[in-house]
Amino acid sequence: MDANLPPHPAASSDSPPQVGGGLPVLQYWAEHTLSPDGLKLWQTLFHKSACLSCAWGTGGQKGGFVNEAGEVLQRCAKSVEAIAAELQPAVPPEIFGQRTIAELQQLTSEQADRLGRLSVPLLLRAGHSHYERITWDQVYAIAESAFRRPAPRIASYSSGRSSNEAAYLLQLMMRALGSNNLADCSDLCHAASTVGLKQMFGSGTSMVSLEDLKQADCVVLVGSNAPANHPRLMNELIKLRDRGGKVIVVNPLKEVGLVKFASPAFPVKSLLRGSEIASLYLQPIPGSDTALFVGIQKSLIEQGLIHRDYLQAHTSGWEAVVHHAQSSTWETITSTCGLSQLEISTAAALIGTAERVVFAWAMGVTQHENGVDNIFSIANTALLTGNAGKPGAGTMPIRGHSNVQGFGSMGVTVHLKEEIRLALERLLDRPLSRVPGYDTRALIEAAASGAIDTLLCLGGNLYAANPDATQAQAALGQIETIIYLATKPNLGHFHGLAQHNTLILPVFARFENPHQTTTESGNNFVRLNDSGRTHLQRTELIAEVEFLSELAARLLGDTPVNWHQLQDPHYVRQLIAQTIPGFEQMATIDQIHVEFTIPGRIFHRPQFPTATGQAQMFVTPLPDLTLPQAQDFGIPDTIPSMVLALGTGRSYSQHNTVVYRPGDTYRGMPHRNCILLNAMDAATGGFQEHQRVTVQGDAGKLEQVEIIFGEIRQGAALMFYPEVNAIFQARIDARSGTPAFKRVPVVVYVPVNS
Ligand SMILES: Nc1nc2c(c(=O)[nH]1)N[C@H]1C(S)=C(S)[C@@H](COP(=O)(O)OP(=O)(O)OC[C@H]3O[C@@H](n4cnc5c(=O)[nH]c(N)nc54)[C@H](O)[C@@H]3O)O[C@H]1N2
Ligand SMILES: Nc1nc2c(c(=O)[nH]1)N[C@H]1C(S)=C(S)[C@@H](COP(=O)(O)OP(=O)(O)OC[C@H]3O[C@@H](n4cnc5c(=O)[nH]c(N)nc54)[C@H](O)[C@@H]3O)O[C@H]1N2
Ligand code: SF4
Ligand SMILES: [Mo]
Repeated sequence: MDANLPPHPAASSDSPPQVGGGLPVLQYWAEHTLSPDGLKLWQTLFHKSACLSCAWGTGGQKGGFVNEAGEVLQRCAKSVEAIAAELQPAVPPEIFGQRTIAELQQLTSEQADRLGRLSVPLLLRAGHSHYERITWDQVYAIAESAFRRPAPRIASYSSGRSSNEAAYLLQLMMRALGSNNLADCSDLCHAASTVGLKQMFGSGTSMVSLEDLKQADCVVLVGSNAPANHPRLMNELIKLRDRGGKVIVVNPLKEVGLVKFASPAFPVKSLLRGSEIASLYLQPIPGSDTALFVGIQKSLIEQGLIHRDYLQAHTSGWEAVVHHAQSSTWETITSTCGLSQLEISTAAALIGTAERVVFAWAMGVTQHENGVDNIFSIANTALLTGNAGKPGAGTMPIRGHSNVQGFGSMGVTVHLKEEIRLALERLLDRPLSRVPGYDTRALIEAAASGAIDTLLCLGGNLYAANPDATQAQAALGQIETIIYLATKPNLGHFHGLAQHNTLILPVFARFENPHQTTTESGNNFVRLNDSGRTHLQRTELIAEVEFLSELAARLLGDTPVNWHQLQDPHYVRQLIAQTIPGFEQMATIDQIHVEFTIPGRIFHRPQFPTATGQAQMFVTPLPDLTLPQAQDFGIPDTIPSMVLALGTGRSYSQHNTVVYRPGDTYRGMPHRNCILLNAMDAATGGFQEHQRVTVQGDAGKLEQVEIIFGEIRQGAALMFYPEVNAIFQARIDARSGTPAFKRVPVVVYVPVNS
């Protein structure tokens, strides 16, 4: 059985393992699958639907264990973790009946999730201390009047776990009501990739299929902790190394699973001793990836490894990019990224001499103030070496939520494609509003200024996913009505309260939906999810599609769109096929059961869907990475302190804002209130390992944080979200709206009186 992710033996900070994955993973599988709920878990694993967890896209019509290349035994332990959470019993009625909101606010993320599955509609009225159970009629009455507001004052936020059909209906309803306020979790995630790639290649998603990855002879993996967050990708890297290929990892932190990974998929050759992953591990200064890639470009030019014929024929703007690399001095490049010329040139030689290179990345590069430049610099490197538009090569953003890419395709975005806009206008028989919509950060700002009356959240946790939790809470508190559709309670339901009415509506998880639905993987593959049944008894779960179409029908009547008919996702798919280019096969997918790769996204020839057919290259200025001084945080220089660039992200056992288990064995972090930093920084600042310190950002501080030493670049540190979101206001990438979660200036010190 393949289960790539670790279980969580009591994490010890003293001896983090030397290998990622490994035997503990099997233990984890056994723990869950042999438990009293094991049978249900197995049934769900075999259910023909896409895995709930990440966008690697395992599962679907060929069975729950099959990947996009048709290979079996492809489920990882993260999948088990996600399913087990949805298979919990219903939240006992006394929880909401007896616990006040103040008590519920004391829960940690893990405790909130462990309450169980939401199973009845709930309402918290202003001034009341408890969530109360209400009927669906009451729900619709409140929702309907809440949405009868001026279009600019209504908004939605979504997370990428729901189906394509729900996503499509959400945006269709919002746009039919005249609003473009379709904030989405991707605004906090891969927006920089979408914006950057679209400008360069005319297409904002991966140009690489799983099959291409299998043909690559070099993978450059930038800012990704795949062993935890996309475990199945690790098997591709193991296979690539086995066939003699190279893996270049770019990450300020040495993630143990990227050095060596023991995969249960290969019991003989990998599981016991582990497989080497990185051929070259580069640890740049956080936020400096653009400088590193400009350095790689400079070295490629110096080594005579750029493909001038390709550039001339298939790109525009390349001369300026070459000139920029040539005129950036080695001194500036190396001092900005903190890597030596030798390290950079070694990477360039590996890339430049490989035949087929895939450039893959995740949050380590998108969540920066210059996120779009980071994408440009990576894609420029791909283009300079002719690695875009041929089999086995290209650019590959590694997407997050299991259907986050589908949400974008369905039009849940503030950057609606012109062709989709025109098709929707034909469908709705009216022009769409041209008022730009709020993305996630803009939505919080708008709410804070009192500009939003009504917010519908299709999944997710808007409160805890945003930086500056105090601001997020206050902003949501300005909204009159918030409607949360969710499967399980989360911190947002207890802290992200509206001014008047907060509703929590229980929905079916993907594998329980009474109708077939579809999802799209990060590799542009559309999956058909079979209908299913819930294990919950006597509950009032609703299908998201049913709720949205009923609400839309009440608000908009039944012309020109017959919303009532759209309660069956089959009819939603007809509209998708009609209005979303590339999704024509949606019309029949539920009849012929043929899943498909969206046409026009995977590029095997260097012809791109831009106006000229060429890829557009952009010059990428090197970032200025100066950090503030301790005094700028109000810490006098009489107190020992250190200012660090803090990266915030996921532990090994959480899914975004939902924590499954507290520690992170693989980084030696025994609990969540830890800061991982470099021993040299501690020595310079006069700190010791395990010392308890205060970590302060520009919006607050966390106290009693335990120092843990790790192999992280000097000057950098790591802490876990969502807890750490309490202490900083992230800077925002102006072009994509993405918060700089990966470079947060903080000061570490011990308060005088402690
Ligand atoms: N199990 C599990 N799976 C998940 C998720 C989950 O929470 N749990 N979340 C899903 C979602 S929505 C997403 S977006 C993805 C997230 O997947 P990832 O992007 O892999 O997750 P992060 O924890 O944000 O960490 C990214 C990595 O970036 C590195 N990094 C930090 N700063 C920099 C930098 O300046 N440069 C470079 N090159 N690297 C840097 C960090 O050290 C870390 O290893 O995973 C998806 N899959
Ligand atoms: N500091 C810091 N902050 C970050 C990040 C970071 O790296 N650092 N990463 C950012 C990123 S990449 C992302 S994507 C966001 C994540 O932000 P969100 O997507 O907003 O948050 P999640 O924690 O994934 O949402 C989990 C909730 O979704 C609900 N849910 C699960 N399945 C379903 C379903 O099928 N339907 C419905 N309706 N609800 C469901 C459950 O109630 C669950 O509690 O966080 C961002 N915030
Ligand atoms: S790699 Fe992602 S999609 Fe595949 S089984 Fe694991 S969590 Fe699910
Ligand atoms: Mo994400």
